[in-house]
Amino acid sequence: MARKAQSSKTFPIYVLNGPNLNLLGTREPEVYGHATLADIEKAVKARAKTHGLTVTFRQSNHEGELVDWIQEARTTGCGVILNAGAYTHTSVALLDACRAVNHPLIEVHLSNPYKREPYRRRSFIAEAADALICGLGANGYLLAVDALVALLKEEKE
Ligand code: CA2
Repeated sequence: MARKAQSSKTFPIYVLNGPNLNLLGTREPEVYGHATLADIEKAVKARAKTHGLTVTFRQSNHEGELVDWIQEARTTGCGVILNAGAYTHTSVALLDACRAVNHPLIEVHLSNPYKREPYRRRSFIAEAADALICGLGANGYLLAVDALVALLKEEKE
């Protein structure tokens, strides 16, 4: 699908987080690190600000709500950073929503699902994503902001 460049100075980056990511920092730090989702939100907003960008940062445990937000990002955002949590491995609905996004979309995971259980090795989101960053903990979100900025610049050229 042809991309429609949407001004990143006017439209925010959508950073969307799926089920159970609200629990970050409370359990399994050996897998997901010690940062809470609020810590990640703060760091992502600060990184985006260095690029002159704003961020809409959200989390939901509900698949349909995530679909709604991905659709919202089509019209109201300049790009999407998505950690769909466990829905990554199950959701055709999220894949279809992502396919309809005509802005850069980067899939992020804190852990590296490819060295975990076999059922985490399939990503529906990857089929619609421009890039995938995983296994770098919270820093992966910041790298995703930088990468999204690079993709937005490429679109303008
Ligand atoms: O590594 C990631 O970012 C994941 O998207 C995290 C998901 C997991 O299902 C994916 O395979 C990989 C799970 C998020 C759950 O996070 C928790 C954090 C603390 C305590 C319990 C769950």
